[in-house]
Amino acid sequence: MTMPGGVALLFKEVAHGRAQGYQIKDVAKLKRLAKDWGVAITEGEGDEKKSRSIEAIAQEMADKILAEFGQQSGELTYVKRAPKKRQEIWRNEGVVPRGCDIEIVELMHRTHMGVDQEYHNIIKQCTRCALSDGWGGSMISTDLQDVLFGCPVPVAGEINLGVLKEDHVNIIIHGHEPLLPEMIYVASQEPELVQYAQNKGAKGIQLAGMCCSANEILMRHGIPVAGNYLQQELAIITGAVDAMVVDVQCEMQSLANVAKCYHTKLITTDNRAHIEGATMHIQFDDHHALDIARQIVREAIDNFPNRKAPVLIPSHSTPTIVGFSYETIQYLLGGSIRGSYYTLNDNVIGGRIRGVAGVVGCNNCRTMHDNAHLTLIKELLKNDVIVLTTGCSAMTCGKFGLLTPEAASQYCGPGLAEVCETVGIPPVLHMGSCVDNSRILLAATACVKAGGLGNDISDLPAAGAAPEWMSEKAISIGHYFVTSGVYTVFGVTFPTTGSDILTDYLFRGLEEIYGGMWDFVADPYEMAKKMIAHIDKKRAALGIDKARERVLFDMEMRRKLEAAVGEE
Ligand code: MSK
Repeated sequence: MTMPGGVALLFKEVAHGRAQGYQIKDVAKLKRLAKDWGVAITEGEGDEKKSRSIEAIAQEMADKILAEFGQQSGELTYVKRAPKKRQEIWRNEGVVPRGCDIEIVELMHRTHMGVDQEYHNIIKQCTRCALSDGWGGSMISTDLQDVLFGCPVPVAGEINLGVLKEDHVNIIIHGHEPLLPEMIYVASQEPELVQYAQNKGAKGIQLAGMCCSANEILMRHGIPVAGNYLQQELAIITGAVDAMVVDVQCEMQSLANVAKCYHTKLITTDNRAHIEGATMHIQFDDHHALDIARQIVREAIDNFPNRKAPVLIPSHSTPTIVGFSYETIQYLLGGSIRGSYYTLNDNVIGGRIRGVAGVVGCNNCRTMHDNAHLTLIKELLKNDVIVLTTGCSAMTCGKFGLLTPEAASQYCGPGLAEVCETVGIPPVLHMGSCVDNSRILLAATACVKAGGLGNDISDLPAAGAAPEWMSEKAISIGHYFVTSGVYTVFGVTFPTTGSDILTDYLFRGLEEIYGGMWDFVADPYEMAKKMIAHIDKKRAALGIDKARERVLFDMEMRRKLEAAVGEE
């Protein structure tokens, strides 16, 4: 599970003007969200009608959002964002989450010794819990981060250890919550701190990201990324990292020992995540976030003269284009006037694009670093399957040059290459951190609503994969995709294969209920084959499998489609 409460709490403090350095950056998105949360953006009637202040809207929204975490009955607000048919399936099954926290607490109780002893019933609660993550906590977190820090738009970046600079103070931001990193970014640009670094003999301050905090600041500011999960220790042994600042999730316990072999200060910043042997703990506090960020940057600068090992920075780094939020894809594909996923659907129906794959998730120490992501994604592109990616998988794609428009001609089948070249997008779209998988859910929903590809997410020629997963939250993410109707395949190992009965239920039984199901395949080529076979099965069911003929919609077909969407 992800931990979105921190973002919601910060949002409330910002709404009340109590959070140093933060502001609401995306007012348009705030107003769009207000509609979802039943918060009025105007007040008064007739001639007296006027806009409410941003603060008033945000304050009311913050209270409603925070209440949803503790809500004990009813339905989560964002469930209504799903296609109607999907909502019916969930209601019929009785799995619509009541609140964000209650589903986690109840699941923990049910798995206590001697409580729930019937596997269908346990999986039912797993489903409520996972849906409260994907369509609740994670989706709220992504939305509020966009409101506070800006909705991502395409931005150029650079990735791999080569982004570190020998003659600069290097600060690595590592973890998952962008709250403090946003302020460290601000502090690192302040002339006084840049001058302070120069006084210590450095040319400047180089900020670089690691893991999903990296994805967040890359997507919004183009801050370079030093690497994904399995590169965190490697960054320190370059001898060039003056401070590694960590918040929560995916921080290796070994970091403290590795840092001690060099001069690197390992700084923990979140009371939920201390590491034994870390150099220091500087607690994040959103009321003084900028001051705390300045203190951290000073700690790094003070450490610059203490480098003791020879600095060895690999020369590798690769340019990337990132920042394909749900809204950006809508704009790029449909333009500012029509603004929808019609174009994507047209190309899927016409066969230029065979289907859509979400390839996400971690690196895993048990496999060759990045290999399964890369092999799988190249196979999908070759077969005209467009790829949406997040997390460490997105960083893999960046390192190997798949996040640039030029990758289309190099790696894609002719249909997908043509579409990418026409629109000017990479064939692999970087949609953010692992919390941002909810953006993929919304993109899938938008495809359903755009028309022509069925009435539900389970009708789409689409599949999902986490070929190198390792984090337990990947299971939650996988399960909210499965129960949202997506065929989802994991690599490396699968936790239920010791039980044939349970595995059969997850791999086959769930399809009858939700239209999506789990699968496990270790070999990435085989994984690609199974995902493409599933996509083709869905194309056949939709009647668009006829040799993937290129059918272009004429005006009459378009009118029918739009009429159907209007009814929806
Ligand atoms: S950082 S959860 S290894 S994606 Fe999000 Fe990467 Fe997995 Fe951590």
